[in-house]
Amino acid sequence: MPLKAIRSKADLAINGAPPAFKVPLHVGRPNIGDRATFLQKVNQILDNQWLTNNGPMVQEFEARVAEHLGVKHCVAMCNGTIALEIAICALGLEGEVIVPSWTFIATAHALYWQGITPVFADIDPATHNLDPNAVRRMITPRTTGIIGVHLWGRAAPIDELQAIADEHGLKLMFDAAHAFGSTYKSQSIGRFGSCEVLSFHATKAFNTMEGGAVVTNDDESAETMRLMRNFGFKGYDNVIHPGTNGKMIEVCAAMGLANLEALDNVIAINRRNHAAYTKAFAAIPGISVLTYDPTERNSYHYVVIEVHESCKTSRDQIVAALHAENILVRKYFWPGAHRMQPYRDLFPNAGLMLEHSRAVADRVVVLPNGASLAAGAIENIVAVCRVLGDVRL
Ligand code: T4K
Repeated sequence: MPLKAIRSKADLAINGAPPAFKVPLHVGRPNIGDRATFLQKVNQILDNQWLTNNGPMVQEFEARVAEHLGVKHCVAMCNGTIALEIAICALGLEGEVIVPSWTFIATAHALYWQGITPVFADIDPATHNLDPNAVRRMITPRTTGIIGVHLWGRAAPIDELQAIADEHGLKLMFDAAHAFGSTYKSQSIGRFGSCEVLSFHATKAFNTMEGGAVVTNDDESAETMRLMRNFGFKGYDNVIHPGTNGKMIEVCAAMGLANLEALDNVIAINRRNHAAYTKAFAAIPGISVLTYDPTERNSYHYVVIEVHESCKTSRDQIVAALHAENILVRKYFWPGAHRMQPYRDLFPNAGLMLEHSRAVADRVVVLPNGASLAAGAIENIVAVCRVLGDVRL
């Protein structure tokens, strides 16, 4: 519960008042399902004495995820970044691959780590997803693929990107780290492009502590990725493919199985919070909440506000004021991958083609959400923005 009400600027911690919360409120607090279910599974793992290497819990997890998404194969991995790298390798991407700059840095790093040049294309400022026209502009003779990102759980423009890929003979895959359970034209994310990559990191709507997966309907690439995540082993003493160690461990799969049961409840809470934020911010000029298409499924995990130039206070002042209240909002994914290393030095002029990515990066704030969101958090966050924006009630 907050320790105070915020009615005027004098009530703000940046002006010397005590903070609203004693304990910091985080963006990305894990959603933890039923503890007893999880612990019972952990005991089962210990009894089995099978801790990793494609154990029964991972196999069950893969089957449940594949069923949940209506996709043929789920290849579980130790995290989303390794899953991206393995998918990139399995698809044979090389040279240049087009990605948004407006994403978590892992999307670009996964390519760079494989010796591939990430080429940043601009986004549609209304959706924060890749703009197909911008993608077209970045294609060169070295381009071999496109990685679309379903940012904030909203599907990228899949049909348009697929048409570009088909036209230019490019591979298309998706970074679906934010999009577990989301839909595109009412179909579950997971079946689009050559494959899609999920993250089950602790901070995601659905988590396995650490974890990720590649999901695909393609039998051959699924088989290759299964080999690649386990050093290329096919049976004992028989390595038939280059590989790495990308395996998910049994305890993570147990967490996933327990959390899958709780997911509907988490999404319902997220959706309610998102609606409450949207309603409250509607009364504050210059700040808007990014909304999601109500006809599509989304976990509503990310509550993204945009502080426009018309707002009486700046984005950074809002962030500083909320941090002073112990509400640790984030500027995800400021300043954009192209302004992070090594890309900033490698492509110092990349920003010239990224007008919307730069503008969005300068106005976004991601707010806390999730099953453990503290009571009074939404009211306090909105109150801070209201008094900073000089809004009279
Ligand atoms: N592609 C995209 C589009 C992604 O967003 C991500 C990951 C990936 C690929 C790669 O997937 P993974 O390899 O991660 O599976 C976090 C997460 O580490 C990262 O998974 C996520 N995206 C990204 C959006 O957010 P940071 O640097 O913000 O993490 P950190 O440590 O600051 O944690 C965020 C907040 O969450 C903290 O303030 C505290 C809270 N927290 C965190 C953890 C780990 C907890 O309360 N409990 C916890 O256990 O990157």
